[in-house]
Amino acid sequence: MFCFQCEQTAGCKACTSAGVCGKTDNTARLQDELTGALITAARKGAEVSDALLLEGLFATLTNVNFDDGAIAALIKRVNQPFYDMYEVRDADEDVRSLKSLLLFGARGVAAYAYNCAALGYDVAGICAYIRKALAAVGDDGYGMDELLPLVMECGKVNFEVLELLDKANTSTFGTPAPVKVTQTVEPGAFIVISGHDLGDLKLLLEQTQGRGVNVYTHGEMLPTHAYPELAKYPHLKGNFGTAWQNQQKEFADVPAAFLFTTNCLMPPKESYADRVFTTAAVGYPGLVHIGGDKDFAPVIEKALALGGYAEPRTITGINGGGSVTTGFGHGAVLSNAGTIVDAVKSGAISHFFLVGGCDGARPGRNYFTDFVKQTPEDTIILTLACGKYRFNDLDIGELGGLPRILDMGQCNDAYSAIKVALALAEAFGCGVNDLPLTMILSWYEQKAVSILLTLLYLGVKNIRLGPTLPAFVSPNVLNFLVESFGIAPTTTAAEDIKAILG
Ligand code: FSO
Ligand code: SF4
Repeated sequence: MFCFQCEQTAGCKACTSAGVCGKTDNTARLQDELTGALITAARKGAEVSDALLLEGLFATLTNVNFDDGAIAALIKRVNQPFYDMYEVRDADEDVRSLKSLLLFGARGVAAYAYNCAALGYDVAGICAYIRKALAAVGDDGYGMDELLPLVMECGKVNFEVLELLDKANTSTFGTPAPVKVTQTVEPGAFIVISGHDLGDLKLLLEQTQGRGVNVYTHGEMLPTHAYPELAKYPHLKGNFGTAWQNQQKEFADVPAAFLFTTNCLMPPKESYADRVFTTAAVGYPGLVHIGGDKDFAPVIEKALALGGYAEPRTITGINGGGSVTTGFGHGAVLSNAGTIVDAVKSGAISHFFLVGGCDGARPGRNYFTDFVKQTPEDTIILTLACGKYRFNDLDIGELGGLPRILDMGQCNDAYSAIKVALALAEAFGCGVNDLPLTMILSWYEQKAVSILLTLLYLGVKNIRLGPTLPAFVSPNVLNFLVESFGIAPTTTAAEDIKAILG
């Protein structure tokens, strides 16, 4: 196998015998065949529905689908000869680098489009771009000159899909409002729901109503507490645990059912594997998969059989906090725009940091906790995605009537951060790069790649990226990113803060 699509890739180079994520050699081969079949279909213009295209790509993202049977079934449905993915891997290193950026970015776009389509939104235009990108990945005649514009276009299309997803989520579930969420689990049966799919959470809340089963969010589901149409269910009680990479520890022996709607699923340990369920593009051999009918009865029955805790139990954040605050999407932040602009003008707020992105297992990710802890008291931290669990239970005080840490939502809500940045730039009559705003991004998987491409498409400069740089970025492509956009790797929190504010 050869896979280097995520941040935890073996030796910062590539997983070649088994995935650090737990993906087997055979699963990797099948995922390549699925990608290769979708590439052939895109090149030939063969009939593959938008739904199948998106599900097929989503299934190849990191920590989504480990189930060989499910991947083989997708290959059968695509029903095309495989383009050989080793053609990409064996290409000139810059071509390999740009084709990988394009493919991984397209996978991220596909994941977001999948969530839009699930709420009934039209993604035909997005899918047309994805087909174009896949066809380019499979075109051996493409070089740097042809690939670079397509990579930038990926950022543009991802911006469009994030905007559409914001519309889909807020039109369906209301505008998020700030809320403090407990990390304490009440006695009694409960289900923990993980992933990014708000529609699945809504269905689960409906199906558990009056059943004596409480629902807790996990990981990227935390921001759902802020949506009026989800928060209105009294049995949506709180949040369980921290970010995805801690699940094997946090789920061990817990008397509850777990439902994964999207990434990030880790191979379940024996002590809780009998109570993990998957749905949509997620899969793992031996786990019960809830199909398109979204009948969560097996999940509910499992939760009732396990019965939950007898006493309240708090699973604290990584800094020991017992609650977390979320719901500062663009709606909530921009309703305070006047106060924020005045605070910047008066000097009460000196700088904004967007410390966002994915969490992961690498020890170097302490950087993000250290960074937030060391920021001066007159600065605001905007955050989103699962990387926030490194610091979202910290109490670092308030500024101008707002908490200093503002959780804008999931990685799926990156549009909120962009919208706030653009609104601030307009209020100050300057460009985004002239604002007292610096982006400190943590990346892990392919959705983060597509978000990074969006920021580059918007011309955002001087992003700091960590904890390591992507293995698929060649020295020449890195040079291009450094020279054109000033991207820099993270160093230490103290040095970076000094350099930014100095
Ligand atoms: Fe995290 Fe996983 Fe949201 Fe990612 S849960 S790492 S970028 O899949 O999707 O932030
Ligand atoms: Fe390795 Fe990441 Fe690929 Fe898994 S997804 S095989 S950890 S590079």
